[in-house]
Amino acid sequence: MKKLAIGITCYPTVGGSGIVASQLGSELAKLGHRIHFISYEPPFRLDLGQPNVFFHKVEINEYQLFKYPDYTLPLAVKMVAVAQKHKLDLLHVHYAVPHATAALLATSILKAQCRRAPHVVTTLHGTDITLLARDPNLGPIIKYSIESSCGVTAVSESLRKETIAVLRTKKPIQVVHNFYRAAAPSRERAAIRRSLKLRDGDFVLVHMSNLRPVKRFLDTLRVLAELQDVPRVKLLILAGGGFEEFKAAVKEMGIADRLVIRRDVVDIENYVHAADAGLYTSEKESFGMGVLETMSFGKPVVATGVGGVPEIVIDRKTGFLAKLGDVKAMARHVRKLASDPKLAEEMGAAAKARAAEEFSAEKSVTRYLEYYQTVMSSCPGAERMSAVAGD
Ligand code: GMT
Repeated sequence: MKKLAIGITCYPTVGGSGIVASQLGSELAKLGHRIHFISYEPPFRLDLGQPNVFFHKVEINEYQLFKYPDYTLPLAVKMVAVAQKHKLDLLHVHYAVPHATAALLATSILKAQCRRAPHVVTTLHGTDITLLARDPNLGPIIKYSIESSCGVTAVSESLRKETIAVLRTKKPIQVVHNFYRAAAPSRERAAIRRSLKLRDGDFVLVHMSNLRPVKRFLDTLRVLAELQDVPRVKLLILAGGGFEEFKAAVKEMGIADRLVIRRDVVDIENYVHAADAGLYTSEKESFGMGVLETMSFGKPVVATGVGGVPEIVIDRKTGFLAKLGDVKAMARHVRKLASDPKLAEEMGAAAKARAAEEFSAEKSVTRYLEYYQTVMSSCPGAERMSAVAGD
């Protein structure tokens, strides 16, 4: 296959979509493709020191004339410049708004200049559809941006179906599940546990998220509170957001001494490795990167069976699924795992095997590359203009 020049735009802050975009870029770069990240700052977990990976910063000036600074227009202008200079074959954008909208604007500008325009592939990660598409001020532009992209992917079958239902669109949407390549921990499990002040007999639950309301993090705390009679069950929180708002609830539940909190952790392998299981209580989750990451380290996961989560966790095999808000059931599942080390180990091994077989970098990257090929050979919107000048 020809080596491609690909522009990637994502939200660079802590969050699954940025992690997926960064991982995908790194894997493609390893295969010899040239990857140009275009955003207002480098993505959170992206290693910019690796070969074939470049970063192009979108500068935003604030003018008094505008009450709200705009990002979409400077992003589109930067996409035009990068596409032209680096002869991009594709712009793979994560999230329809504003990224696909900016990419479509960029391709229109290039075509108007009779220049080669990259094919636009948009990956849907969730919030676009589950929240923003229902807003009448955004819904139409999201629908337009999706339908005008050369190709559209969704990170789960659940999100694909929801997109079709919410937008009433006939646009074909390809499911490419997220993937995770677990890095090897650089420290021994016992050493990590000691540094986190965890004891040998503790049963440690890990929860990784940005603690947004959609994560229903209070439910996670409530599960711990339900297990007051098993004080050795601890909760390790790798937070991508502030913890302040939960402090009062923690005090009221009397669980403060059972929590270990770390913020904005990059080397998650050095923490998840020290846990015994995962706990995720989200009300919406188009995929659930935290769930997959936890399973990749051989830990069973107790989670609400919402959105794409049942596509990852096999109930009673790689963990336990519960109904949204059923804190008592989740506490029962944790109690079972904590009291039966053999079961926890078997489920953890099954979780790791499933993560490696179904959600590997190799599998997902191959699917993306095949999809790029399909899009590039079938999408008429971006063929080289006949009067191309100077590219
Ligand atoms: O869940 C978040 O708060 C972050 C959000 C994001 O934009 O990164 O995550 C979404 O994309 C992830 C990667 O595809 C998925 O694993 C998450 O399930 C999805 N979040 C929601 O659907 C709420």
